[in-house]
Amino acid sequence: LTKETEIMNALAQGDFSLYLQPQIDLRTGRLAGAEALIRWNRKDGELTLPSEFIPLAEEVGGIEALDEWVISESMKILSTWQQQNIGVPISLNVSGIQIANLSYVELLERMLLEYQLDPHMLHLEVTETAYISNMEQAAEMLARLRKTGIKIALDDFGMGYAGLNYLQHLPVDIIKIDKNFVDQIPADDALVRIVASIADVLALDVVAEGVESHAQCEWLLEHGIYYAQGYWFSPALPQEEFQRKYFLI
Ligand code: G
Ligand code: G
Ligand code: MN
Ligand code: NA
Repeated sequence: LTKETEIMNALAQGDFSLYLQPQIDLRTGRLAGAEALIRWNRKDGELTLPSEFIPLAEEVGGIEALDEWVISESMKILSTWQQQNIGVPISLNVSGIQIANLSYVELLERMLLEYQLDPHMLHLEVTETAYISNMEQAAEMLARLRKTGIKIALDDFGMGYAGLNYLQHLPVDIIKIDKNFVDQIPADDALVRIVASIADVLALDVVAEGVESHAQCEWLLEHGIYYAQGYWFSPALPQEEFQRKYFLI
């Protein structure tokens, strides 16, 4: 079995699931959003991490099919929420090679219409560590999506060498500070302060990733970083569990 066939089979058999990790507004303690994170529940019990199979799918094939599944799955969830007047946005991770891909953008647009969703409820996470070979095309695609109302987040901010370059060239609404920097606060807060002031100058929202303590939450709130995601609140949960926990449904 080729790796691509394995991924396509798993898709067909429903072996992937989309988990949701809460993003919390530190000012109110309430749910502000959810990041969609893919999981592969293999029948052979082998643990396959997205950090392994996503790059693999990009390399050997299957990433388009995976993306399509992730998008439709997220939109089904958003559609259910919309029907219940739950205005909580979902953030999708988009792989580096898909950002500049016109068919990815068209797929998103088509499905937003199909599910009759408010585009503001969809955020796209572009990772700072992805290599974007055609920056102009990526910027054009993101600008087009942003015009529909989709918000763009720069993920893993601080971890690549390209962060400032991406901020300069790509239309971005939100910065997600990488866990490695968040881990250092409150003891060593120099780099997170810098990110906070960059965000302030550019009038961007900031989400701190990998928050694992109350002390981190206090520091973030004091420094004007209002959104947090991490095990302190919850890991990514299966959809049903997420909904039971946050919406009592
Ligand atoms: O929980 P965590 O192991 O899920 O995620 C590991 C990495 O995989 C993260 O960098 C995350 O952005 C990425 N990832 C998770 N789900 C998806 C997805 O649906 N699409 C893409 N492209 N990347 C994903
Ligand atoms: O690259 P991206 O930010 O999309 O990936 C998020 C990854 O971080 C996922 O693997 C997710 O499960 C993981 N994660 C989320 N919150 C925490 C946390 O508080 N601690 C740790 N160690 N990992 C986390
Ligand atoms: Mn992410
Ligand atoms: Na990240």
